[in-house]
Amino acid sequence: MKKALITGITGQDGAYLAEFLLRKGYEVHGIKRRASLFNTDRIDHLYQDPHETGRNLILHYGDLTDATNLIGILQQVQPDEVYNLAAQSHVQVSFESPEYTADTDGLGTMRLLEGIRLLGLEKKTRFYQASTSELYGKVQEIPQTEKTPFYPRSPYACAKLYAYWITVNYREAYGIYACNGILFNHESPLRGETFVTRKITRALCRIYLGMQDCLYLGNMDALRDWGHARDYVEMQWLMLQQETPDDYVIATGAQHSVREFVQCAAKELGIAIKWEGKGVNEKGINLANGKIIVAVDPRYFRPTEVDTLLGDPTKAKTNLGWEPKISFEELVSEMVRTDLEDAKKDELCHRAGFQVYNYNE
Ligand code: NDP
Ligand code: GDR
Repeated sequence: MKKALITGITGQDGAYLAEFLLRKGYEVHGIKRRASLFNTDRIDHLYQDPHETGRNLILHYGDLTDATNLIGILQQVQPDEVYNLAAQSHVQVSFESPEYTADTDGLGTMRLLEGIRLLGLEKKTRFYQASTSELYGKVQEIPQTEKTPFYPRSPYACAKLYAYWITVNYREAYGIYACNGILFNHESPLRGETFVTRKITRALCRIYLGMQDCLYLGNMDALRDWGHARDYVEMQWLMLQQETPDDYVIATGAQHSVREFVQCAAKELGIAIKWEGKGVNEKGINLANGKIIVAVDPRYFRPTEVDTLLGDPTKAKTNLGWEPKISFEELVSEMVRTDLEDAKKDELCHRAGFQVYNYNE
């Protein structure tokens, strides 16, 4: 039985990947952070009682900023594959916490690779690094391929740039089977609530049910190549199953604006929106009742923005036989349907007097 170690197992991708690897028959180990509340919502359906024998999902407390802890876990698990998904992954937050972001996303990657080396696991352990389309930042070429030069535009992207190159360096210096997946934005019903797609689907469902008045957004002209996380974790695994390690762009090859995402989600709910004004004065008006349901709040603007991202996944398609299966419309539809169910439950609890609405983000 192969053993995989997933950092960031409590995150969006970690949850999908853990499920995928368990289905493939792996023994899956995950690193979760100690928090004052339970933080395993996304993987609770996979939970196995530690008192039972024969478990194949085992969680360890740990943190990418703590090298001794990481080395201890690597030594105990002796993994065949490490998927480094843990990160402070929010671009806007990285402007507020640049040092923590660099420590976790940049140095954290080095700590894991150095752990593999120090423990003599170079020939046994394969390593996947969650690299990102944010590396392209101020894009030098459209669409972006594995050869497009990087131009990071945030502390997050700068930290991930270090992680990208340290992964390449440990591959070349020590012969570790290490790969970068340069993944473009991927979303799902498990997406964190502060990323724009989930913020939109969650808010529009609450507006639809009369639980919220308005959705406030930043730059609605930003263009992204949005795929589904379930499709993309398969790719993370495929990259570690090849004869030789390499780096791959994972994307759909199609692009939409934030405004188009809003439009598509609203359509799923049967809400028709009329757009008025420009820039910070732009408003989305609900045609059915004339209310402003989308408005711009400049506090969501970033000090430096990534205006446009569009990936070219030809190498992954050719070498790995990979194709994304879930379309943009299907992605938006699934997110809306799931958030609508959640909002209905909240609305029922509120009506029955069990809870007050929480509009935060
Ligand atoms: P999430 O933000 O959903 O998950 C991040 C995970 O990292 C969580 O489990 C989080 O724990 C954990 N984590 C954060 N800081 C630390 C730390 N210091 N030590 C240990 N664990 C930590 O991200 P996604 O699942 O969306 O993304 C997975 C990876 O892929 C990230 O590295 C991200 O940067 C990268 N990526 C994501 C893309 C996307 O579109 N989703 C695109 C390209 C790259 P907790 O649950 O406790 O917060
Ligand atoms: P991104 O994702 O920065 O691309 O990083 P996010 O969803 O945060 O932003 C996408 C675009 O939408 C614009 N935007 C807003 N963003 C947020 N979060 N909130 C808003 O209110 C809002 N209004 C407009 C942003 O300015 C941006 O242009 C994600 C993360 O998952 C990274 O970890 C990953 O590396 C990249 O995708 C690829």
